[in-house]
Amino acid sequence: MVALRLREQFLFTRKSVPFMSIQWFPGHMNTARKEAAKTIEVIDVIVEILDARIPNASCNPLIEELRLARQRPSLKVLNKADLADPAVTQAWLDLYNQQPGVSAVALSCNHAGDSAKVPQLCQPLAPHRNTNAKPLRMLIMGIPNVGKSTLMNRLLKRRVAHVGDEPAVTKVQQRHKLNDHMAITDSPGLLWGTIKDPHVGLLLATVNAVGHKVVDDEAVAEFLATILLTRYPARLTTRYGFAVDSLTSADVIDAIARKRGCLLTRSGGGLDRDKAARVLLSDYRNGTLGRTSLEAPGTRSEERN
Ligand SMILES: Nc1nc2c(ncn2[C@@H]2O[C@H](COP(=O)(O)OP(=O)(O)OP(=O)(O)O)[C@@H](O)[C@H]2O)c(=O)[nH]1
Ligand SMILES: [Mg+2]
Repeated sequence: MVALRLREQFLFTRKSVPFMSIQWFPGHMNTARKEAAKTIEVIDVIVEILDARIPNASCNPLIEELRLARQRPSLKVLNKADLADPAVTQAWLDLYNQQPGVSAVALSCNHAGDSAKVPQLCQPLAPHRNTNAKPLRMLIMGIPNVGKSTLMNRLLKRRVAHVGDEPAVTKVQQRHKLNDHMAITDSPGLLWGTIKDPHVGLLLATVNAVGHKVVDDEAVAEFLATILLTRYPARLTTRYGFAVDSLTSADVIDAIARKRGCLLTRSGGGLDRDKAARVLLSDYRNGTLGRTSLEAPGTRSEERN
């Protein structure tokens, strides 16, 4: 019942999505995919980091393919749960926890102690491992900028990997011992060659998982504005101080530009829509607009990524 209600609330986005195909598979990702395929052979559990705001869109089919080929169990970590709607996150957990060979947990690397759940939850997925002779070997995988290296640093309680709020910070794998009976490997963020569904590309771009060169911020911000207008209109009013009644998503960007004085220095001082779009995206990404999930179970069908 809850899942059905959530699905209805999110379905609007499919009808109102602008067509914008986003593809981003730079050379280092191809190398990273090959390295991952090799490493999967010598690990016990894949720790797949998803973005809790878009668990399905951030679930990389390449990773699933590699995992199933080697029959490795997976802990799906819905990270950045501090930015997502808790009720929707729970619906995703219920769904994933029914899948064979999968456990799922929601956490925030910003909350002290959350990351410690990861090794504890991996252990039952590979019960034969966890000794000096047979350490439990975990491989962290996921799309870019989802918090993989942050999790690695939290687990090790020191800064072994660079982190940054942009995609493709990590370029090579890095393995560390957690203790005498556990080891963990961080890996570069991976997307996949062809993102067939434009909706998925827009969701990935909204959470900043795609390289800036291939993204049109105005189109992505309008996509986000469509969702906010439908589900959380009051948040726009509270944050920017304008009434949203009868506004379109394009109007929202204009209204932010006016309120924030985003004006072009050339072209007679018209509205700088690109700057206003970046204001909205930045406010969304850092949580200023509140905890917002962008998809719920069942809102996208078989038309997988
Ligand atoms: N709000 C929030 N931010 C997080 C969380 N975990 C990580 N971040 C932030 O997300 C950004 C990306 O973190 P990284 O650890 O570099 O992500 P990554 O997956 O290693 O990224 P790549 O190496 O580029 O693939 C950083 O700004 C982190 O501070 C979380 O749970 N909540
Ligand atoms: Mg990283």
